[in-house]
Amino acid sequence: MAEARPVSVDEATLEAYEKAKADGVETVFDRAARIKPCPIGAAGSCCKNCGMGPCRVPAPKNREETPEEKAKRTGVCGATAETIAARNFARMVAAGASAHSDHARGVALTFLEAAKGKLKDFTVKDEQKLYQLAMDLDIEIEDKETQQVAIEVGKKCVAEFGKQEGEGLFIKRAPLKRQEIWRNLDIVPRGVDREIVEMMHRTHIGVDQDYENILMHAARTSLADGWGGSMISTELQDVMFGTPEPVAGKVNLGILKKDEVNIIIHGHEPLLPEMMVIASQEPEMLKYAESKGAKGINLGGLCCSANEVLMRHGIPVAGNFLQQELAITTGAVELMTVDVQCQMESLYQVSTCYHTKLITTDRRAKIEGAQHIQFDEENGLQVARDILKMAIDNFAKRDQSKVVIPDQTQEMVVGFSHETINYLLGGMFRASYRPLNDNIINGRIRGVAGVVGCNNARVQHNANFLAMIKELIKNDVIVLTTGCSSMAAGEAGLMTPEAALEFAGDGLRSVCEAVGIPPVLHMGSCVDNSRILMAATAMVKDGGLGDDISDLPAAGAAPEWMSEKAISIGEYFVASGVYTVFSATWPTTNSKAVTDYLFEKYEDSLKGMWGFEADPVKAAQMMIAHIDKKRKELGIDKARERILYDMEKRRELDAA
Ligand code: SF4
Ligand code: MSK
Repeated sequence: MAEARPVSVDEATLEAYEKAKADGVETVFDRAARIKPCPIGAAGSCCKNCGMGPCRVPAPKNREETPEEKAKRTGVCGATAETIAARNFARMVAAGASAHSDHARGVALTFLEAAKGKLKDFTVKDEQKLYQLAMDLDIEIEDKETQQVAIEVGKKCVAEFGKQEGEGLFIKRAPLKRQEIWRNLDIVPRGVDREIVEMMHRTHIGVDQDYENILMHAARTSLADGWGGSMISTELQDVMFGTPEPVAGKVNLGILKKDEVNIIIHGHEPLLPEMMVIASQEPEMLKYAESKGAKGINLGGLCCSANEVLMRHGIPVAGNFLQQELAITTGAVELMTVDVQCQMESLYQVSTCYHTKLITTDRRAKIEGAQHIQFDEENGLQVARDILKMAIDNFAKRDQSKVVIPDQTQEMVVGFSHETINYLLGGMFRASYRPLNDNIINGRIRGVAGVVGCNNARVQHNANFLAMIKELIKNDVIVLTTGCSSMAAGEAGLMTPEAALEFAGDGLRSVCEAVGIPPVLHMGSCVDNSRILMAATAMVKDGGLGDDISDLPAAGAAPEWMSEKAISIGEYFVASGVYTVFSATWPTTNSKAVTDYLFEKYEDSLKGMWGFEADPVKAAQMMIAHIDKKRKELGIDKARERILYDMEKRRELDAA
C-alpha cells in the first residue's frame, strides 16, 4: 500500500501533528481523512434553496445531450444544472463579500465614534492617509481640524454600505478605462449591502434563471467588496492604526515560548488585537506576569488578526489556518482569543485537552463551551487588560510535562502596503511605481502575481503555495501575497531579501538586490487584497503598461483556497480585469456552460477570467503564459528576450 503523504510540507506542523496524535487529540487533518467531500455538492450540482429539494442534478453525459435528456437534468422547480451551479457560485460570492464587509462596517462604526472623541483608546495615527482618503471621498478639507475631517470621512464611509443608488465612491480610484467597462456592463456597484441582498434575492427559488445574468451580478457584488467593503476596512484601519511599513517579523509555531505567558490572537478584526499589543507592553502587566513565575508576555497571532498586528507592530505569527489547533496542542498556550472568521469550532474541544482558555470576543461568533468576553470599543484597552490578566493567571496551570514546542521559526520582512512599495521603489520625495514599471518594461521583472488565500485540508498544507510561488519567482515574476498565503511563504523563508538570491530568476533577483526587498511581498490580511487592486491601479496610472488593469502583465491565484471569501476575492480580481487561477477544487464543474462562462466568456466582457488547475506548477505556468501574452500585446516581449540573452552572455563571460 502506498504510504500516505505527510499532511504538511512544514516541519513544525508535522512535529506538532505527531504530538497531537500522541496526545489523542483529533485535528482537522484527521477529520479530512475521515470525511470525504460530497461529490454532488463539490461539483455545484446540489440545490437546497427551497423545501421541495434538496435537488441534485446529475452530471451531464459525456456527449451532446438530447433535449429529453437535458430536460431530465433539472430540479423539481425546473431549475437547470446551469442555474443551480451559477446560483451556488453567486451565493459563495455574496457570503464572502458579506464577511469582509461586515468586518469593514464594524471598523467604520468604530472609526466614526473614535473621530467624534467617544472612544478614548482609538485615535488617528496616519493623518496623511486620512487627508488622502478625504480627497478621494470628495470631502473639502479647507482649514478644517483633523477631527472634523475624520468625522466627515467616517460618515461617508458608513453611508457607503447601504448606498441605494449611484456608484460606490471608491470606484473612482480605478483606471478610467476600467470604470468605463463597468459602466457599459451596468455593474458599477452601489452599496455592498444592497448588492448582497439583491444577490440573495436573485438566487431565491423562482427569480433569476439566466446563468449569465446571475454571474454578472456576482461580479457586481464582488466589486462592492473589493472596491467597497474591503477597501473601506483597509483604509480606515490604516488611518486608525498606521499604514504598514517594512518591519521584521517571525513566523511558525516556534514563536511560542516555554517560559513566558503565551497568548494567541486569532480571527480577522484588528480592534482587540491592537489593544492587546498595547496592554501586553505595559510595565504593570509585565510585572504581574513575573509575579506569577513567567519571564514575560508573548503575544502571537493566527490567520489575519495575526497579519494585521504583524504588519503594523512586528508581532510574531504562530501560523496559518491549518495550524490553529496545533498551536494549542503544543501545550504552551495560556489563552486564545477568537473574533470572527476562519476559527474552527473544534478549537474548544482541543483546548479542553490542555489548560488553554478559549475566549470568544465578538457577539457574532460564539463557540459552544468557550468563554465569551465581549469586546467593547468604549473600554477597549481595559477589556484587553482583563483578558491578559486571565492568561497570566492561567500560566500556573500549565503542565510543563505536556509542553512540546517545535523549534522552527523563520525570520521575514513584512509590511508592504501599496504606499510602501511606492516609497521603496521611488524614494520618499519622488514616490512612484515608475521603477517597477520600468523594470517590467525592460524585462527584468517579467510580471506581477497576487498569490493569496487560505489553506485547504484537502491539499497538503502549504505545498501548493510553495510550489506555485517558487515557480513564479524562478521565472522573474514578483509575488504579492496576503492572508494565509503570506504565512506559507514566510514559513518557507521566501520573505527575506536573501530569498531572492536562492529562488529568484536573474532579472527579479537583480531588482530585489538593488532595492533590498524579498521576491515575495507581504501585503496584509484578507481585506488587504484591496491593496493589490490599488497597486495594480498605480501601475496603470504610472504609464507604459496599457490603460487598464487587464493590460498589465499580471495574474492572480489562490492555490489552497477554501473559504467563500476567497471566491469573492477571486471574483473581484476577475471583474477588475485579472486572470485568476485557483487550485484545490472548483465549485461549478457540473455545468460546462457555467464553467466556460467563468473561464472564457467573462473575458469578452470583463477582460478578466477565471482558470483552474489542480497542479500548482502547471497553474503557475498558465499564469506565466498569460503574463507573456500581455507582454506581447504591450510590445515589450522583445525587451525581455534581450535581457535573457544578456544574462546568458554574462554567464558565459563569467565562466570564461
Ligand atoms: Fe430543487 Fe428548485 Fe427548490 Fe432548488 S429551488 S431545491 S432546484 S425545487
Ligand atoms: S485567514 S479567509 S483561511 S486566507 Fe484571512 Fe486564511 Fe483564508 Fe481565513
